[in-house]
Amino acid sequence: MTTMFNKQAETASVDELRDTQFKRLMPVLQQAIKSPAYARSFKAAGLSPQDVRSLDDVAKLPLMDKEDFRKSYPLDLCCVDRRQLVEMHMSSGSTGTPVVMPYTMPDLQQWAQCMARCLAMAGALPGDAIQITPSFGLFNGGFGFYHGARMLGMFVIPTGAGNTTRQIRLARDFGTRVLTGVVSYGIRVMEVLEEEKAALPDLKIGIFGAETFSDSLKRKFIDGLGIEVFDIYGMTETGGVGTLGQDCPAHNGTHVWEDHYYVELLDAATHKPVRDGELGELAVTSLTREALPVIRFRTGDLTRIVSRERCACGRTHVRIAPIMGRVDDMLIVKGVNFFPKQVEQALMAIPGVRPNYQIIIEEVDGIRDVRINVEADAGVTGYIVEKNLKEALGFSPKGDIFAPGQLPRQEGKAKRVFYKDASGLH
Ligand code: DLL
Repeated sequence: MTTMFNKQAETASVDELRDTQFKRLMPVLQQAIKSPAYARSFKAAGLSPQDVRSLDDVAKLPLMDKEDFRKSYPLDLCCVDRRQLVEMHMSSGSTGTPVVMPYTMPDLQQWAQCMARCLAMAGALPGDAIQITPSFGLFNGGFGFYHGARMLGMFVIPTGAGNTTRQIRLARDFGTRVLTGVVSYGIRVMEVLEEEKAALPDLKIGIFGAETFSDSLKRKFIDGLGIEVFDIYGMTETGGVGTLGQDCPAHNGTHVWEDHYYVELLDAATHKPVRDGELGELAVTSLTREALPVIRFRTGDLTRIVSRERCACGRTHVRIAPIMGRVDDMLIVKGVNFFPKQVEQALMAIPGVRPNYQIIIEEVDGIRDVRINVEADAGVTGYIVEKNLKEALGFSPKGDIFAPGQLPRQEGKAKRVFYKDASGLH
């Protein structure tokens, strides 16, 4: 069993958690309306913080989304004086308009606290070497792991992204026990280890996130690297990687740090609450952030509640399922709705199939079709790939099998879905 970084907070009873959430809610709403953008949105809704008298009243508050961040670039949503800021991160997403998250010193401590809990939950110990492969820069990944590892007292190897051969050398020379990264970079490390016939005997724990992560891909990591693998969740708008939590050694859902975040699951179209167990869009209210707390932020991520009961690990914080995909990731082909993750799950369950694939949507004579290309070892037949995809999707997509290393790779988060037209792939 792993240790807990903050046992009191992580095992608080559900009543205590609700109490903490409610106590933290009013100050955060009062903090929010110090920003011009929040003040406007509360006014437009005819609401003031005093109208929120219970946690259920959160549902009365206006929802916000990425667009609200974009409209308020650079700091219109910021609730503190610019001179109190000590760091910022930014994501640009697919449209290129930036989403900015500013931090005060207490915000950095809050982030580090959430991250240190995640690291300890994965079994990381003070003094362990942690290799941080997400990039250090505007992307929150590198710095987030850094702040948390410092708080836990780990030995940080801040490699950032790229140069996988050097990453492997450093991991071997400095005895990396905990490897962290975006999911597709974990895949890259696994590939290069295999190409170089190298092994990392000290490596025990992999913490990956930032992209959807099917169970069958997780299995490939576990078998390929011989390590325990954890799925870490967070985003720029909530304060970065790890703020929303991670799975524990019971691997039965992501514990959301409920003393820091109040979460709701909403129907993506009507924005009404869905029942526990049903798929919905996660909306987040941050309870302890100062520079830019989010209030009912529609994350765009689809998940469901796995359990509100105390977990086998002793933690009481609600568990959500691994993210299914983003609301706008859903593909519709031949009348069938599916998520890229379902394709990944079907492909990666086939022995010999490699974790690199492309989903290409093409329109031929006005009819939408899909082609699924995947890398695989010699011996994997088109028949078995097609059979698995048909079972998962209900129809047989076209596609080809490529030798390992033949499909293009991207730095950072992988692009899996492409649209094909006369001018090529986009
Ligand atoms: O991707 C934070 C992060 C960095 C998480 C490193 C884990 C590891 P953003 O660039 O703002 O932040 O992207 C956030 O990525 O809304 C999800 O759609 C997706 N995402 C993040 N973690 C996971 C995960 C970072 N564990 C967006 N599973 C989120 C699936 C994830 N999707």
